[in-house]
Amino acid sequence: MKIDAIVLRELHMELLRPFETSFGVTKNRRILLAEVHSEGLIGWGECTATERPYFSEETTDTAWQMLTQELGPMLMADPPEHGGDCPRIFRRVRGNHMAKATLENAIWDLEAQREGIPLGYLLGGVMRRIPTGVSLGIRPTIAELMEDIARELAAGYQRIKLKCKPGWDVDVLEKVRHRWPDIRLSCDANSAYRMRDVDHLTQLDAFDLMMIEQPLWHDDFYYHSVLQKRLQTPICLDESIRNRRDALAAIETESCGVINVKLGRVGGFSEAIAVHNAAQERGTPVWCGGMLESGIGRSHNVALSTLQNFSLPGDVSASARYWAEDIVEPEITVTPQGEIEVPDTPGRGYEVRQDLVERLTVRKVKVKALELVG
Ligand code: OSB
Ligand code: MG
Repeated sequence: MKIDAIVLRELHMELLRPFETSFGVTKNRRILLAEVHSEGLIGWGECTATERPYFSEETTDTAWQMLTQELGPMLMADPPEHGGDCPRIFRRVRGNHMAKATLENAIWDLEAQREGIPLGYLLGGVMRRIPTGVSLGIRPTIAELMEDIARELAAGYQRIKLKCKPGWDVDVLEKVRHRWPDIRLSCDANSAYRMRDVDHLTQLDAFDLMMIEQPLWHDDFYYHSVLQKRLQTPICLDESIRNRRDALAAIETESCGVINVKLGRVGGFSEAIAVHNAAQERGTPVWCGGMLESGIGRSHNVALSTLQNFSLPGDVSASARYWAEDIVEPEITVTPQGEIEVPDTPGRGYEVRQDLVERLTVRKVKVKALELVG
C-alpha cells in the first residue's frame, strides 16, 4: 500500500480515578498515537507503553524515539501490503514491542478499511460479542474496594480482577469472597512476590480464584513452574509472554494454565494471533489484557477478542470507566450482561474524534523518510 504520511502524536488524558498496582499509581496517561495516511484513508495505532518503565522496559518516551528514528522510517522505506508484513519490516530492531505494535496495528486497521470489512474478520475473529471483566486497582481501604466491586457487578461485568501485593491480598480476597461467594474472581500481582512467599501464596487456594496473574518476576518461567506445582489456582502469565515461543515455553514447562494476551506486549496483531493459535492448539485458554488504553487501543482489543480462544472475560471494559470523554465515537459500552457488542462496520468500528484528539495533543511530528544505512 502507498504510505502518504505517518503522523505521531502524544496526548495527555486524565483518568477518572487513579489506578494503583503493585508497581505504582497512574493518574495521567501520556498516550502516543500513530496515524498512517494512505490514499485518503487513515489507519490508527495506539502505543500501550506506560509512562514509567515499571511494567516493561518501554515507556512513552522510548517508543516515541523508536517510532521517529527507526520504525517509522523503516515503514516508509518498505511499505507493507498487509499488517502481517510488519514483523519482517521491523525485524532488525530488537524488542520495543509496544512501539512496533503501534504501527503494525495501524496497518491492519488500514487494511480492514481498504477491504471494507470489520477488523475482527480480517484477524480471523468469529465472535459477535465478547465477554468482559474489570481490573480493579489497589485502594486505600477494603471498604472502598467493596464499593468498586459492587458498582462493577451492578454494571454487569462477568469477572472481577483485583490488583494485589504483599499486604493487600489474603485479607482482601477473604472478605470479597465472603461477601460474593459465587462471582468469577482473580488477582494480578504484577510480579510483587518472590519464592520466599510461596507458603503465603498457597493461602489463596482457599478463595476459588480463576487464576493468579504474574505472581513472580516479569521475565520468568522456571520459578512460576515451581510455584504452579504448589498451587491449585492456575497461574496466568502476562509480563513473561512476549511472543509465541514464550507461550509455548510457558505451556510446555507448565508455568501457567492461562495466558493474558496484550497486543502491545507481544508486538502487534501478527504475534498476538500466533500466541492465540499456539495456546488454542494446546488447550490453554487466553483472554485479552488492557493497558488503560484510549478508545483507539481499546477498539483494537475488541477486534482481537473476537478470535475463538479468547474464551475468558478480558480486561476490555467500557470507555466510561476510564475517561470523562473518550476519543472515539461511539464510546465503547458494555451490555447489562457484561458483553461488548462487536461493531460490524468496516475497520475498527469506532470513529476517531479528530477535534478532541487535536485538543488533547501536546506534541506532534510527521515521520521523515530517513536514508537507512547498513
Ligand atoms: O497487568 O494487566 C496489567 C494496567 C496497566 C499495566 C498493567 C496492567 C493493567 C491492568 C489494567 O490491569 C487493565 C485495564 O483496565 O486496561
Ligand atoms: Mg497483568
